[in-house]
Amino acid sequence: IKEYKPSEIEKKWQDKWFEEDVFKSENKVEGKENYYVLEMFAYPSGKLHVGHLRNYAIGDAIARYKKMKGFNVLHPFGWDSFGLPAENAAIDNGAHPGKWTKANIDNMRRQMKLMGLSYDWNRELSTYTPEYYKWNQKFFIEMYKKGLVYKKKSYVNWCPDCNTVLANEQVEDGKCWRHGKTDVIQKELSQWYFKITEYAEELLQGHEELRGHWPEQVLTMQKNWIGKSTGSEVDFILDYKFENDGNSHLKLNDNGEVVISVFTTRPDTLYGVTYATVAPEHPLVEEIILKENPSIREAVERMINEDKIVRTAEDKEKEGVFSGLYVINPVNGEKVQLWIANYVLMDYGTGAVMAVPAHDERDFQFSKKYNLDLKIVVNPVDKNGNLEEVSVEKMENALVNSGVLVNSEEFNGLNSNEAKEKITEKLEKIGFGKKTVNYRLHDWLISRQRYWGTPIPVIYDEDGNIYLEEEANLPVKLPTDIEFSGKGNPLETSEEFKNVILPNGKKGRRETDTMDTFVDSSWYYLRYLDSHNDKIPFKKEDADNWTPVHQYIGGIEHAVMHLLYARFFHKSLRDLGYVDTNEPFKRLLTQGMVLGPSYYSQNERRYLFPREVEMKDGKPVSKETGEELATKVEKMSKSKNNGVDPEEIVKEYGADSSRVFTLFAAPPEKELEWNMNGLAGAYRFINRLYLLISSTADFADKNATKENNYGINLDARSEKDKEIQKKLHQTVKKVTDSIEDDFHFNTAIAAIMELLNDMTTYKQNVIDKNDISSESKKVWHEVLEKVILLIAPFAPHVADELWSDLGNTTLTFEEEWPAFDEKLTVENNFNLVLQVNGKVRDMLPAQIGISKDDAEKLAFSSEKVQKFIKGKEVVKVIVVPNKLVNIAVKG
Ligand code: ANZ
Ligand code: ZN
Repeated sequence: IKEYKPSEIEKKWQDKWFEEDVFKSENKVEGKENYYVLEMFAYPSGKLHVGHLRNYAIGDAIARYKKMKGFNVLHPFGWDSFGLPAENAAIDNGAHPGKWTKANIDNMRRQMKLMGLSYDWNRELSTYTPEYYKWNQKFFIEMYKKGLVYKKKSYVNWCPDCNTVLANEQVEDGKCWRHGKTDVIQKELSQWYFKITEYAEELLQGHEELRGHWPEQVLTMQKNWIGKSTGSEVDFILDYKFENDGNSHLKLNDNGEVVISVFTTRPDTLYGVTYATVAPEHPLVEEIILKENPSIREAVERMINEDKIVRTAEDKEKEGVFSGLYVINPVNGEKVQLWIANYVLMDYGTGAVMAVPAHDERDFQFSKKYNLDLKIVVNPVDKNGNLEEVSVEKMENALVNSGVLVNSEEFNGLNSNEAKEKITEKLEKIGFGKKTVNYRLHDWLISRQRYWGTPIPVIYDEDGNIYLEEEANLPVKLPTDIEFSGKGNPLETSEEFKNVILPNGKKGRRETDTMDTFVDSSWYYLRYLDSHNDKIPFKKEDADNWTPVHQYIGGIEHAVMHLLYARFFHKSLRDLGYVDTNEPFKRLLTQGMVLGPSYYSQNERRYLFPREVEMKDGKPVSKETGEELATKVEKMSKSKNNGVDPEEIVKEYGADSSRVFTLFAAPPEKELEWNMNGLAGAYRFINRLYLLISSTADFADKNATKENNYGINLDARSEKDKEIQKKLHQTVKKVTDSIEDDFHFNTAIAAIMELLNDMTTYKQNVIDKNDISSESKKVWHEVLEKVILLIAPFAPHVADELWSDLGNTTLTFEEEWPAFDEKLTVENNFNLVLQVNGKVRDMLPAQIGISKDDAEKLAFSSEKVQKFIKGKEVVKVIVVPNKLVNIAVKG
């Protein structure tokens, strides 16, 4: 008997697959529908981790299944290979980032091949190559010409550890997304932006196309990030005689007065305004306030340097300073103080707020602290519609709910919603305001002060004027004559790169900022369609045929970064004429995290590796000291020493077992708890399947084929044949349904495990007893063929091995997905209960609809029944159809 040796089997089939390039795919196959399945490409950190293994096992199961279902499947892979770690490695050990990156890619590709993944490696791409980033530059230029790229000076997020600016999306709770402990600080810099806000509304509306196909959670996160608010803009006039020198950034009206526009979602509270506030970064502060009132400069600067997120947190104490100036409320002419406050952000709305302490909680707290007035203008109503009793003295919080207007002149008595409309109408009429929509989303800051990224194709002349690089000169390549000192942008150290001659013959200076690496990942799914084309990034026809990607798979951590940027980029490319579709990814699966047990030692104050731990009385203890350890199941990470190395796992158990375990242990979208017993269980399952099939393959009638339903005469089957064939068809149905139901591979594999149990019973009762008919042999061939094809998307190596053992010369993934016959899946047997004098003596399987005579005959044929009626007189036989036979005896 053959032994199951995964290492031999897997090597044999991988060699064949990759040498014969069987996963090569075409952009068009006559008569076949396209199916694009894509796992998020990888950052080449050096080694695969278990999260990768899971992601790729899911994607590969989908790719192989869809291929068997008859689709023309596209399943490529590539490398998101620009970014900080390569550059930091260069600083640490002097190797060029390209060298580090290439070595990592080579190693990870090798590891991926060990997993037997069905990628079409002909399409492989890597974003650090000039062949790729050339197109980032071309898109940048085209977007610039279309007004979708611009440069502006403002306060930006700076990570002192990354040594570069960050986009808002890369700041989480005030910390850097890469350096979870590093506070992001604010710097005033002139930077490049992509105008994602131009698409804010479309990005929101586009969710309708995705709803039901993307996790609702991701849509919600994007919705909140885009943060649409409807409200009004109200113009307050600054009570100040302004001398315009022509260089002002302030908004002025026809009379030369300074206009301070505020954004409010509550225009119904306009009569309750008791002061106004601007952000410390508001241009008014430098241009007028600090000139008039220089003593407050220190207070202003302190606010500017505060972290933006901390500064606006709800529980953060509000702070501010009176500007010394006043503004005029347009509806009642009231003059109110103008303050500078830390809770007002420059980059939301207009950077200025009309403060209504009676109805806004932040304003309420602020007014308490600084003793500012408070005026109730919206009276809450009880459930009967009567005005509630309110008093300014007793208020402990702002009255934030809507209600009925009071103290608001002609608007008194209106409810808040009516008042919002009417007051805004009035503002429009008198020319002091309008309805507006505001988004929390900001333009995407893409400049990075780092070397390892796409050079921005821009040159400046001596006066700082902007020149786009000419398209014929693309790609603008990264220079190699640079120094990685860890201080400043390395690109600044290349004189050759920096100094250029402009077309007009004058001296120019090249932009040394590079692009955010999220630019690279915003369109890579399109580049796979033609990854080696050096004339164009991809063909429009292909893009229209292959997008939106049918199934995208990756981590949820990208919800408001990559997944939002790619949607924006796709829409921009559409508007540049590159593609007709609106969305990049039709269906999104966000796989759950992989968790593993961690062991913490109080004494040593560190996490121990699993190999340092043993179990004592069911509790984990340190092998070395015997100390009992605190254990927790949590996300695998380097810092917790609770990761497992996929390569080691694959070496020890095989790729098939590793894949089956990760797919079986949890549905793809749920967390997966890594567990060695489970992995060993997957191995034992495949081993049993392998042994059973290879030891019984000889019994299968190889001439019976699927073309004529294996030539089985259904009426000539034995009961046992019927049973196993029924189980087989039920399993095919169950596996197919589970996969079609959001890829629930766990239930699919569980069904195959059940089938294997029944196959084992069949072997013992039929094959081992040599109770084999010519029908049995045909049935068995059907069983073997179909179970091999069912397992093929999950355990492709062993499937191909067994498939060839059956005498086939094809590969399983080139075969058709097995069919089932609904008729054969239904239960047609039941257990007939046999009683003697009302006592149950036996049970026998019988066909549903069995006649009374046949049921009686079956009852009398039972040995057990015989024992109880022997030598007695049968007085009566009662048959309850499809249930029982009762024999009454006497004597
Ligand atoms: C007056 C008012 C009265 C407000 C009231 C609220 C309640 P959302 O819903 O998030 O869009 N606001 C406007 N711009 C701001 C900025 N740059 N920094 C901080 N706060 C700002 O919030 C809109 C509300 O947030 C606006 O409506 C404004 O306060 C404030 F009873 O105006 B409101
Ligand atoms: Zn950082």
